[in-house]
This record gives sequence, structure tokens and C-alpha cells, in this order.
Amino acid sequence: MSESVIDLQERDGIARLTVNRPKALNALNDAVLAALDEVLDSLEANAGLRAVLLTGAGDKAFIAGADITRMREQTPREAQEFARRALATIKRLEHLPVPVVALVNGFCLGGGCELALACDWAVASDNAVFGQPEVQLGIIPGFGGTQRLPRRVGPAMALELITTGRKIDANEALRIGLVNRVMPQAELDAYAEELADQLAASAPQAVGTAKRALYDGMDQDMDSALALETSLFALCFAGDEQAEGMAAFVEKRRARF
Ligand code: DAK
Repeated sequence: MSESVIDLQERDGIARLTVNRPKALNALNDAVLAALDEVLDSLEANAGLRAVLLTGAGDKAFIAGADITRMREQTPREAQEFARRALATIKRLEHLPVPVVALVNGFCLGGGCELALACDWAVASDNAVFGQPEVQLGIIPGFGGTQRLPRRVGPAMALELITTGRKIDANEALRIGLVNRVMPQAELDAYAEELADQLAASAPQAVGTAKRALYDGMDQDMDSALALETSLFALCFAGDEQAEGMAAFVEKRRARF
């Protein structure tokens, strides 16, 4: 793995990924996507994984988009190949069976915003700036933004942001539901620790099952989705976690998952 462009730290099942190109505001290039793929190989194979936190190096940017200097020279065929590879990588991140949380610590633009949208939820520092400025470069979002942004904030707001390229601050991102909470940048690390502790205390199979019920259900009609929830709920009673969680409650002790 190229540690220079993605830094992976893991403690107690909580993986912290940091995109590490601060001089280019952590812009996504082939090296970052290749490194992310390698990191995903290890995360997918990690049975003890409880959560993934994704952030950007430095105090200025989460990710300021795909690398424009790289994209500038692309032919349609190369753009299609770049899109295909990038989408496959982002889908792998999205399909991890653990919560994936974006810690947005500054500019979160274009492909960076799309990567944050592929995370289960996002938390922003108060200096964060969000936007899909692709139309100002003569392109459209290509990392899933035309699909995930409307699902997160609704089609009208998504179309406004995508067709104008307007940048919004952290508080507006909070108001439209793009992020779950906003805090001073200095508090982001402490919050990440607290979140890691909370997620590490939850039953991991149940967390993964809940994630699957939610996303798979969203792609189905309500009756099918509720039937899926019923099946997955019943499945929880076939594993050890339900026995341990309920025994711990009755015995007035902390559950050991
Ligand atoms: N790409 C490459 N370099 C970037 C960059 C980017 N997206 N963003 C910033 N940088 C570089 C700057 O060029 C500068 O480098 P030097 O000049 O120092 O060498 C350095 O980072 C610091 O940036 P600034 O000097 O510009 O810093 P400021 O504070 O003045 O401005 C800014 C910060 C974020 C407002 C500004 O840098 C900016 O507007 N950056 C571009 C933001 C942007 O337009 N992002 C969207 C890119 S389009 C696709 C999939 C996805 C996509 C496309 C296709 N397929 C799968 C095919 C996604 C497209 C995008 O993301």
C-alpha cells in the first residue's frame, strides 16, 4: 500500500483513513484511488473491523475533488475507464458491513463530496465547504453524485447544487441533511474518538445487518423492504450476539461482543 497518499491507522477495530495529499488539498488521482483499493482489500479481510472513519490530511481540506490536472488531458475512453474504476472502488467502501463515517475537515468538493456521500454519514468541522462544481469545469459529477446527492438531500436541492455549482458552508450542509452534525475543527478528533467508542460497543453483526436492511430496503418497495427487515430481524436470533446482549441486560452487566 502506498502510505504516502492514504494513511491507515487502526485501533480496537476502528480504521481511520486519511487521504494524504495536503498540498493539492487531497485531490483524488489514480494513486489515491489505487491506494484506497489496497486499503479496502485489508478492510474487507478484517473480521475485527467495527467502523471506518475517513478524513483528509491538514486543516484545510477533506478532498477538493478529483485531480483537475489529471482529468484535463483525458480522452472520453480514458474518462470512462477512470469512472469505471473509481465507481467500483467507491462501491466497495459503501458496501463495507460496518459504519463508514466521513470526518469533513475543510473543502469537500466534486469527487470529494461524492466520496463523503458514499459514506454512511458525515460530520463536518465549522470551516467545511461543500459543493459539486463540476459544471463549472464542463463536466458532470462522475463518482455517483447525480444519484447519491438527490437520495441524501432530495432532488430539488441536489439539482440546484449540481447545476449551479454553488458552494455551501457547513451550517447549510447541516440544514439540508448533507451532514449529521457540525462542530469546531478543534473538536473533530475528540468527537471521532467518542464515536469510535460508541460504535465499538455495538454488536457488530447487528450493526452490519441493520446497514444491509436499510440500504437493500431503500431499493425496494415498502412491503418487500419490510419483509426483508423481518427476515433479517429473525436472523439476529440465530447468532451469539442476541443471546449475549440480552443476557447482559438481565444480568445488569456490560455486553461483550
Ligand atoms: N485538483 C488538482 N489540484 C487541486 C484541486 C483539484 N481538484 N483543488 C486544489 N488543488 C491544488 C491547487 O491547484 C493548488 O495547487 P498549487 O497551485 O499550490 O500547486 C493547491 O491545491 C491549493 O489550492 P488553492 O491555491 O487553489 O487554494 P485556495 O484556498 O485558493 O482555493 C479551492 C481552494 C478548493 C476553492 C480551490 O483550490 C478550488 O476551487 N479547487 C478546485 C475545486 C474543484 O473544482 N473541485 C471539483 C473538481 S471536479 C469522474 C469522477 C469524478 C469526477 C470527475 C470525473 N469520473 C469517474 C470520470 C469529479 C470531478 C471533480 O471533482
